[in-house]
Amino acid sequence: MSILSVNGERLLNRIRALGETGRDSDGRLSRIAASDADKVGRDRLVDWFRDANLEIVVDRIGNIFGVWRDAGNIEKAPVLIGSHIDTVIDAGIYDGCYGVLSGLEAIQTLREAGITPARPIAVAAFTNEEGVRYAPDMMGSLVYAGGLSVEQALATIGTDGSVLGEELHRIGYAGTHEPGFSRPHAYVELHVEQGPVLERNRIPIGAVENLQGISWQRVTIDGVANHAGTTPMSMRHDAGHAAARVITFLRDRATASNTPTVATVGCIAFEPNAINVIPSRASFTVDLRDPDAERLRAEEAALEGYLQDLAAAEGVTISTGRLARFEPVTFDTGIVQAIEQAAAGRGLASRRMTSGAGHDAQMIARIAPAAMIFVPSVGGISHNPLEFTAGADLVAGANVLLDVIQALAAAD
Ligand code: HGY
Ligand code: MN
Ligand code: MN
Repeated sequence: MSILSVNGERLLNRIRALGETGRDSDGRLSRIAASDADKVGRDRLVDWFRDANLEIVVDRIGNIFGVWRDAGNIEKAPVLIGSHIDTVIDAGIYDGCYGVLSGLEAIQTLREAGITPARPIAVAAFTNEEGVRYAPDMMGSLVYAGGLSVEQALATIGTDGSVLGEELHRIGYAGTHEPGFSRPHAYVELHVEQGPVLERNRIPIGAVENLQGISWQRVTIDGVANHAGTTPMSMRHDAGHAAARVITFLRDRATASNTPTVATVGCIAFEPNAINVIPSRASFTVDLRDPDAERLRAEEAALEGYLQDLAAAEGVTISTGRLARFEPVTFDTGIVQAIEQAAAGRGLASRRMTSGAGHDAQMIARIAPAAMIFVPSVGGISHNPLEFTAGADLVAGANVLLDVIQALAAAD
């Protein structure tokens, strides 16, 4: 098989152009799912899919597909390349977008080389991978894989009180195809690592063999509002202080564990949120992750026990609500090996890895053999405008994707 190479300049230009799309008035990249900014990014992507003469399909949860198929292979299950183009708040330009645009680039490169694959090849941009506005994250791919009903997903209420289905309709991406309309032959996702491992070890390619479990919940602590000046410390039922104890408990426990367990409190709000009022309520999110299913369950149980003791000690009431819960996922060994072979075929070192971040691949792995390719993140930084991957690494990753896709699309 000839060693083709992607058009690196076209790929890097599109990554930069999409990275400029949908920025807010402060210049921050916040293409939050189903927002006006998301629409601007989606429209840009669909224009590129159209320029590449792909068949464009949008399903009911707003997943966008660019499909390359012809009379000779239309009956076969497609090889699917995917990721997402929605972002977190004040994001970098590579998370998700790199994988979708590399999928488009791989298809265009194969087409321009006159290759007619034995199978259709499609590229997907899944809705609401980040889960910042609507929980859970990886929602579009979860629905596509049958893990959440499309009706339930469309009825999801956002952190801003909006309804996902209404927002998708408003931005013109409430598609008609049933999610899961086409079961992929295989799925590959190319993504920046978003961690320090590849850069630290000077390795350009990660062959991702598994992905850690994710537990998201919202904790609400109800205490008693009182005067900040007149209330003795012994008489307080301070929801804010109780929340601070939970945050410290989570961090100390994860840090002391000497395991890969990670714990994050990313959102917090006090009521009535006034400088001279002891908070009556604290509401915050807890993100727990661990590659080991048993350890993740143990962390959830430890938090539950701590909350019970804390409620008694502080004279507050504490309730929790589940936002997302995904078991660890192991990817397809055959595709992981194909990634290693493709890297070696290009003289690129690779190493097996676990993904710390959630990805659409973990959902599509429920319905098809799936795996991921990582490229280095400078400083291991992501979910931050300083997120950066060198152009040469981005192109190398896209070429490995191209080789893997070509092999999968040729396979019977
Ligand atoms: O939360 C995650 O790991 C992903 O960025 N949605
Ligand atoms: Mn991502
Ligand atoms: Mn992300």
